[in-house]
Amino acid sequence: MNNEEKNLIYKGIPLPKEVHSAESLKYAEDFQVREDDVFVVTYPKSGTTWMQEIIPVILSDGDLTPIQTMPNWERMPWLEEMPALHLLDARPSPRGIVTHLPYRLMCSSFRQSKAKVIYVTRNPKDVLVSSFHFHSMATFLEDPGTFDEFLEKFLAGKLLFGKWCDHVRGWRSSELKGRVLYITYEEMLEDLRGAVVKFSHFLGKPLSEETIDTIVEKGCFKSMKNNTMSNYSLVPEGVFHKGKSEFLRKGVSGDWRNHFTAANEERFNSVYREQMKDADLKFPWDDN
Ligand code: PPS
Repeated sequence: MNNEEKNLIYKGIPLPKEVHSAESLKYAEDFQVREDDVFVVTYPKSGTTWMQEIIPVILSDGDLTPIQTMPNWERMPWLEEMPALHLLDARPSPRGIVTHLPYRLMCSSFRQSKAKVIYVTRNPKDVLVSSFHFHSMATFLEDPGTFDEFLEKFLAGKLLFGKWCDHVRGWRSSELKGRVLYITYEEMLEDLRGAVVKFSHFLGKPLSEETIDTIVEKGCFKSMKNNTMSNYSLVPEGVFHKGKSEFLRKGVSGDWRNHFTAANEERFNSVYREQMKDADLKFPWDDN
């Protein structure tokens, strides 16, 4: 399959055909949200898999069975991807669901509900780097080309789920007031325990100190790399070329510095500033 054939365009955004179909996208549009559903929303490469390790254990009051027995894409499926079709309707409440969909494409039952949302944002320069490596390993994604070319595609919103800025800004809608918790990947790196405590309060799921410690231990990068249910080792080599990159690659903040030239940085900063200029948002990475 050549690059052009790998994606479909859904309401203006490119999506890989291998995991999204007309049927799965229709399912997401017609999805019936339950009031106690918990949505984790991310632009790709911002910490989705990490949240799939933490939130199911909080929702099951500390029971580790979900992360020990179910691959991450089944235990907390993507609303818009094919596996959701045969998983979500039968799943008991409270359901944990992830999505990369922009806010404007969320189904009407989501908008009408009070279902809670955790939105994870990551430094877009690190998102870009993580995505670059992912495109080189995932055979269902278009070839990344050179880093310079990939950077231009990212800034122009030609990669999966469109522009980072549109995604982040859309999910700040005032319509979500009171039902969304915003957190950054960098905050989770700095203080995972603090993040787990925030999630448990936000979701109304009190946890013992011991359970919090266990979630932090299981959710650290090293443990996840050793968890076959979360490290994507179950995915066949024909789908992920593991020699090219690993899915759980580095798990750090600031790796962009090892990839960006001075010219890349200047170009990125100028487009970023323009796209975010009237957003009234301040992130820790905005100053450097
Ligand atoms: S995807 O394809 O959108 O589902 O990818 P996503 O899971 O959102 O993002 C993958 C990046 O998240 C990193 N990751 C972690 N970092 C730190 N700690 C933990 N526990 C963790 N789990 C996943 C993963 O390594 C990818 O980032 P990079 O920079 O490529 O390492």
